[in-house]
Amino acid sequence: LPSLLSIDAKPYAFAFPPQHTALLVIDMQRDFLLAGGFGAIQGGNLEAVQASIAPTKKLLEVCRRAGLTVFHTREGHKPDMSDCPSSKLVRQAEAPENTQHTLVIGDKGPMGRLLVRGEYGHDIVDELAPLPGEVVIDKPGKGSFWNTTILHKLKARAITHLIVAGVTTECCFATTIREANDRGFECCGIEEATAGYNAEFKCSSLEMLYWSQGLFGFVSSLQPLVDTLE
Ligand code: TIU
Repeated sequence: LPSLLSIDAKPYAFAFPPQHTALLVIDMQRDFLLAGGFGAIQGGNLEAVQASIAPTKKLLEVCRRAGLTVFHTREGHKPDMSDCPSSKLVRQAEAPENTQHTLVIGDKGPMGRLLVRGEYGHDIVDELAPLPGEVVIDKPGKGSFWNTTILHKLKARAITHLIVAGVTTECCFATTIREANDRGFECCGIEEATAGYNAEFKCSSLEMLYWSQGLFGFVSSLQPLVDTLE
């Protein structure tokens, strides 16, 4: 590959050095994507998020073939919940008026304890399973940089640019791009490879990322990237 590539993006072309670019796939876990998981219990639209699985698979395949560094994240907690921010637990538990919240983080659902490491529901869906050598970051927050080793692991691999996919657009995807932007990484989200729990959230979240000449970064469609890397 050439030392610098460029793809059509909003608000303008995204230029990236493939040797220093990682694909970062956020939280494509059963708990956020499948029936009976944490997302469904929150009231999320599963059809919307499931639509991001196939494009993310394509994106992974293309990036792997091109030799890009691949990172995955998983949101979740230690079985004793000692790493769960108190706000996250309290807010869930104290929402009696919201009847959707019948279960909270750490409770036992059909795929195991919700968002707890080691449980079936916490892991990444089969279609997008990490390969040996790919980095998996377990994170207790929405953003991928808080209380994780991701910054060190990206720097150790001389990564400066991130191509970002995953769920949900409004939550962990956007929070991670905002965190990465503050740390100097140039980020480009891939529109088809992210999804939110409702269409308006996805749309506004993406618009906010690239508003004002790239406030937090870039957004591109999948095809220009596929064309460039293949
Ligand atoms: N609630 C919600 O939309 N998402 C999360 O809690 N986590 C992620 O976005 N991964």
